[in-house]
Amino acid sequence: MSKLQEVNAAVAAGKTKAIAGLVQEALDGGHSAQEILDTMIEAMGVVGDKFSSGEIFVPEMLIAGKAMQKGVEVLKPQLASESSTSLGKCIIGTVAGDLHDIGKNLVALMIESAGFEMVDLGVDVPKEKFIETIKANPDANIVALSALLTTTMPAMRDTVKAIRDSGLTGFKIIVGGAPITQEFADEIGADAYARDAGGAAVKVKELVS
Ligand code: B1M
Repeated sequence: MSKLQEVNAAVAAGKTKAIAGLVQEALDGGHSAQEILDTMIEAMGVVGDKFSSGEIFVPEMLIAGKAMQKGVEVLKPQLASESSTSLGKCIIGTVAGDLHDIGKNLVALMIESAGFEMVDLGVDVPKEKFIETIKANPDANIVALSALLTTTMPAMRDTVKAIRDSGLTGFKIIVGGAPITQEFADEIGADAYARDAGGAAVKVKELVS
């Protein structure tokens, strides 16, 4: 089994103790951080499929998520290159009712390394909290919303609407997450959509340029 396959298998099996060492060994063996991240994301896809087919349950999904988070910790220095320029401030959070944060954390990391100061509100963030935080951070020029569940897409829509209705201006809204599409982003009035963390960093730079 190659080192990448070992990392993949360790995430899928939720090996939270072994994963950091395996990721480090993969890096030392010459694999890029992106390659290692890609195989971990692929493993999470398999975990999701197994959950859908009833082969595994929430605890197994949770432990795989924990393993992935520990693996990402090792990759952080490689993924996040220090940016010397300041492009502004980004408020990020996973919308109300949604507890998924692995993707959101990757997006935050990439946006931060693109040169933004981050205000991370975490998961299950009510629309009121986004508005309160925008008011408290008048220098914020990006608001980033993540959703991983089809059932929380309406919360994303409500959040964008509430932010627009608040009359607050001076920032752009970017949305993303597995069930989100460009079409949905357009429909709910977001300024931008990105499919993945790297794409989000590119988009926010475009939005403020
Ligand atoms: Co959940 N879960 N989960 N889960 N979970 C999914 C999302 C699911 C697809 C699994 C499946 O059934 N195949 C499914 C959703 C189905 C649907 O809505 N269509 C699902 C379900 C059903 C649920 C529960 C309802 C299960 C239950 O309780 N019965 C429950 C809901 C809880 C809640 O949120 N209220 C639940 C719970 C959980 C755990 C807590 C156990 C755990 C989350 C742990 C955590 O996040 N700390 C978990 C996990 C781990 C998953 C899977 C397996 C993996 C998610 C992940 O981290 N992927 C997931 C299946 C899957 O994704 N294939 C699944 C890796 C991550 C890097 O990718 O998050 O997609 P992702 O982020 C990407 C892009 O989406 C994008 O960039 C990221 C990096 O490239 N992106 C953005 C994300 N946000 C962005 C924002 C942007 C731009 C891009 O701009 C702002």
